[in-house]
Amino acid sequence: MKYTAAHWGSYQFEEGDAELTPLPDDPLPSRVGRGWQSASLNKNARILAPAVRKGWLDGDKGAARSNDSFVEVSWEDATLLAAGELTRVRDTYGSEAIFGGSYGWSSTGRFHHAQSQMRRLLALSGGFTSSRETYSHAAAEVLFPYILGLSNGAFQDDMPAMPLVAEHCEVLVSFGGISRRTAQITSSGTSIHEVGSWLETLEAKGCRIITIGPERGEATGEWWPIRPGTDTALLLALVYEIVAAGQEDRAFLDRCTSGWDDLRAYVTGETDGQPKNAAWAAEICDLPVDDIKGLAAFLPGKRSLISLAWGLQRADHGEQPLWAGLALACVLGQIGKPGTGYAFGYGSLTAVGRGKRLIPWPSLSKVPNPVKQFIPVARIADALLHPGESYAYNGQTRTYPDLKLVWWCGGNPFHHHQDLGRLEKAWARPETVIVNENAWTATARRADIVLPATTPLERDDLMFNRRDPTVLYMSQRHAPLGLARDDHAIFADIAEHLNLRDAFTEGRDVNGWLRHMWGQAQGVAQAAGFALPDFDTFKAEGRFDVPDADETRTAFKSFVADPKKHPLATETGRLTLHNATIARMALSDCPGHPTWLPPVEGGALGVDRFHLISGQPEARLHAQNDQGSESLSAKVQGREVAAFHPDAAARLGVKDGEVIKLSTARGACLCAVRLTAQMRVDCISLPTGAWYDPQEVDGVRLEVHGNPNALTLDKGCSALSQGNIAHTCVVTAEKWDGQPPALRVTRPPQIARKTA
Ligand SMILES: Nc1nc2c(c(=O)[nH]1)N[C@H]1C(S)=C(S)[C@@H](COP(=O)(O)OP(=O)(O)OC[C@H]3O[C@@H](n4cnc5c(=O)[nH]c(N)nc54)[C@H](O)[C@@H]3O)O[C@H]1N2
Ligand SMILES: Nc1nc2c(c(=O)[nH]1)N[C@H]1C(S)=C(S)[C@@H](COP(=O)(O)OP(=O)(O)OC[C@H]3O[C@@H](n4cnc5c(=O)[nH]c(N)nc54)[C@H](O)[C@@H]3O)O[C@H]1N2
Ligand SMILES: [Mo]
Repeated sequence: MKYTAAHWGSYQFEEGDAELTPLPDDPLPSRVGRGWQSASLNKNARILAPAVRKGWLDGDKGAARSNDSFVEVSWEDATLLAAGELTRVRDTYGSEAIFGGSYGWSSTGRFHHAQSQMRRLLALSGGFTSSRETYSHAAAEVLFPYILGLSNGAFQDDMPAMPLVAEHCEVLVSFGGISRRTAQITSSGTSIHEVGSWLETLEAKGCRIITIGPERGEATGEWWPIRPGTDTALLLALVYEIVAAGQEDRAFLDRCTSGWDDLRAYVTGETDGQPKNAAWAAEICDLPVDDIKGLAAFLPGKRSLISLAWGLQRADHGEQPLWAGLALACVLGQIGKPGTGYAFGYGSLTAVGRGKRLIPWPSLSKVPNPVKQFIPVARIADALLHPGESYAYNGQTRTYPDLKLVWWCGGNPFHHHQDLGRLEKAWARPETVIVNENAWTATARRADIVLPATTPLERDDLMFNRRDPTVLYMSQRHAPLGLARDDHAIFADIAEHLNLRDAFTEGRDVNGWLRHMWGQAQGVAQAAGFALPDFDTFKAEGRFDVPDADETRTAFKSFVADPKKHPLATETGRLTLHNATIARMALSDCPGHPTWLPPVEGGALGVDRFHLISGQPEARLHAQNDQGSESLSAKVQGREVAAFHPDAAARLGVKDGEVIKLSTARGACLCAVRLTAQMRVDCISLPTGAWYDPQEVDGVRLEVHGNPNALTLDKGCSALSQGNIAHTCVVTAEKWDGQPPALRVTRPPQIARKTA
């Protein structure tokens, strides 16, 4: 038996099998996996040979970058050009001019981790400007250290374990829902998918589950269809009503929090004259006032868990629902007890809250980056458009670097960034863009030098995930398509041109690296009290399961037991409900305690205006596998499908399966609609990841495939985190009459073949 793995699950196969088979012990294999192999084998989607942009060869510095053709070149020429550009830009402008942020999920497998391979070379050759945080949860990454005294990663590791929640929790208040859709995925791979069965257990045990969000999703219990972007108001109102009834857990607030008096004065209206009561929130959130009062009366004294999906903070003022959620959990006093309290991200990935041991498996060894310059990850377009200008971030005033060379390896900014029309303008600024990719993504189509990489199905690797007790030897499934090569091999050749090959490879080939990393893993295992087989045995067997892997954790257990003895790493040693450090930053968009701040777009809308929710797609990972069978089969008229309320559709005269046009001041796109009453009538939910396909239609630029980032706003959550606000967006919708324009992204760009 051979194995392979992806962010959406793990698979086994024998020579000659037509399909990959999910591991037999996975209770809920992912739908995304069904489209993997066909995407990897899709010759219209894959990059088959190194290519250079025609205009760039002719001296265009970037103006034509978003709409150009290519010329095929040899690997020797491609790697020489890439090495030459790296040297030229470094010598001319210095290392800060090289952008190696390269955000993206690439693929699982610890050795062929695309970004790590690239950063090794960029660091060895003099360094690069990097990026901080993620598109997933930047607001939490910046805020949590202040209020929890923990990094977001450490909190995720410690999150109330799902088995304990199932055992102890009586009421789960779930903001944004807990979804099997997103729980298909875990970064760096997963052997099993357990969120579905955990939810079933919770339901069977009679836990009261309240799902709060503009879409019901798959939630079966109570559903509160809140107006998008208003959760903070609801959370504050629950705090208000509990305090007004004298039901707050005073002892917990006194022992375990600081700043409660400031927050209470705001909530009651002492400081601003506005009590944040149920009636106030009902108006903002568009929810019945009695439901809010009822929940506030129900929660105190119950074993409750306040849970927030990651998506809540990919929004304007995304810090606030996180902080207000913590405040409610503190008022209820259930933090530090098994399976209750406060949580962030159940179901956003399958492994969050997993009741298994954490094992610090090795990853590819890093080379220190001599350059200290960075940008917050979602400020890429700002950086390219405004070099030398200052901006605020996490209490600092920083200056954008002047980026001349952009190198992306394992990510797709023309998927992940907001307001892609603006990114196209910014993308014309650098002198050179180099992209390693396996597919003709929108980003690869907008590069000057395109280096075709293998997919994980084309190489051997190791699947290690610190939250997963199974490790796999990933075996090659099919030969590389065309001239595709592993990123490691590509960078090793570029290193050769820079006289850095030995430093880059450390004298190892792929098998040597896998053996080396396995040796490191053996050390990790020994320290953790178990033994791994030798490399050759593991390679032959393909799978190893860590013994006695069950382990459940309770966040803040020792702190709550004795806050003096186990203080948190916050400014006061306690959970901060008012934070003096943040208050001193004097940020109008992130004050010193949880605060209701209306989003830049939102509120009550007119009849043809809708809140756009652009969450994760059911049938693929982001834009990966969009040209695989599963994602293609989910499209209607070749378009991405948006969920839309039947009453809204009737107003626009649109039927199920028809095409609509969505517009904002930023841009417009087409998509098909699927009608469902399981969402608010003033919302439209268009998943991310349809390959970006802007075209000139009747003289106007129109994205024709259904990519929501043609519409979204490129703005930070606040001057604190500068995270993206993908979920804050209001669009105008209208019926699209006639035949929608043919897609271009289903075919490769125009490429002049090399004549031998
Ligand atoms: N509107 C809106 N936008 C969003 C979001 C949202 O909710 N709404 N969510 C955001 C979030 S949370 C995220 S994480 C981002 C995700 O954004 P990305 O992580 O950039 O999206 P992916 O499509 O996963 O891009 C990874 C790319 O790596 C390539 N790749 C895979 N393996 C390899 C390899 O071995 N080598 C090389 N060189 N390349 C490889 C894949 O082909 C793919 O194109 O999107 C963000 N964008
Ligand atoms: N199938 C699949 N799964 C994935 C991914 C994928 O691409 N495909 N990507 C993975 C990645 S990188 C990440 S970061 C995670 C993200 O995981 P999440 O952030 O949890 O996922 P989202 O789909 O963005 O949104 C979660 C929910 O928030 C709701 N929501 C939106 N706005 C609001 C609001 O204002 N208030 C409330 N209460 N709810 C709101 C949406 O309706 C949706 O149900 O998913 C991971 N899982
Ligand atoms: Mo993400």
